[in-house]
Amino acid sequence: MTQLGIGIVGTGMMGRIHADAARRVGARVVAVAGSSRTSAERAVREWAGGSAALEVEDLITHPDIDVVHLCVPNHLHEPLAARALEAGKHVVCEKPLALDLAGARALAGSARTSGLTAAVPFIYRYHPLVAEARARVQAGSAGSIHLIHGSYLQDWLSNPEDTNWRVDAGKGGASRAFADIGSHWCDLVEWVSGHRIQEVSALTKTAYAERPGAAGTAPGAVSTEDIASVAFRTDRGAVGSVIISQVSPGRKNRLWFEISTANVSVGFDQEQPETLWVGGREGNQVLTRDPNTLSPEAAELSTLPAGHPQGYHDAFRAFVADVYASVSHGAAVGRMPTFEDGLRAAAITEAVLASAERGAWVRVGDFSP
Ligand code: SOE
Repeated sequence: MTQLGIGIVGTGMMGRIHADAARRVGARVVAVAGSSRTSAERAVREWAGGSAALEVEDLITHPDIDVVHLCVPNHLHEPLAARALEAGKHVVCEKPLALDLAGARALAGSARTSGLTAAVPFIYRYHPLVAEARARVQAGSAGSIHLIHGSYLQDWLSNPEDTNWRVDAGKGGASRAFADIGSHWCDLVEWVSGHRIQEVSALTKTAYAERPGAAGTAPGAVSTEDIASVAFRTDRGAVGSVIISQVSPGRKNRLWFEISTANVSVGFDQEQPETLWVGGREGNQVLTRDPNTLSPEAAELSTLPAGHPQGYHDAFRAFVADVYASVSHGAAVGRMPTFEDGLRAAAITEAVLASAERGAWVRVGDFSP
């Protein structure tokens, strides 16, 4: 396989994570672009050594770059992803794909007609024990799935002084907590269960009416939600609920789900990714990751032997490996989350906001392509 050339747009935490993953699977980070030349040069010095600091347009049109990774604030996703596709580049774009559903729909359409690889890093799919959970609840012996529930809780916005560009609807979009992390939860449980969330009834809450401006500017009114509480029904007859919060002191990145079928329950906590709780009438087990005893799908994602912990970086690496395999072979890899999944997340987000506003059940299909 020829070595792929990668361009990273964005110099924050996510830019660095994408660059690390790209290098771990043998690609070359050719260039980095940031909000300024200074931030791009700093990234080259600190974590993207060997690459060039470029302006975004020069990066997108660079002849040695095959894949553009967009790790920038949300309002830049749509224009930059559209530009990269137009320039014939494969794209990895952080979620949400756009500030609204119309933008996500347009982008997914462009990706479809381009025939290029266009992926969204819903990377929690790539934890080996998530694959194990999927294999167990979808096994014929499990019986029907009745219940899907859980939460995704963070605390980095729990103080009224906490702020970030995501708080500003102009940069982050009309939904914040749900679009940012609720999207991961919904993608994950749909992936694991094979069900699709069909109808939602949502409550949202903004904990603080004002927060400081992102760059030390004057405080401003906050219109985006800190919390969402969502009840749902799926297309295959299950019911469920999820709590999404970015204001839960002590919860750092606690994505947790539990799925109950007729014969088995599974529970997964992203902060303890080396274990899976498996419940049954005759007794419960806490599985630890051991490629020798897991399903083939989970064993495939186990790149280290038992007792050698894998985590977030490894899930990210496995996602990027699928993306580059798709680029190299010209075909999507089955489990790789694409712009279609990004569009799906945008439709669920839109339904959640509409339900909270109307105080009524809303069908996700009303917002689907
Ligand atoms: C911030 O909430 C954030 O970095 C999300 O944007 C990521 O998608 C999530 O994986 C971790 O938290």
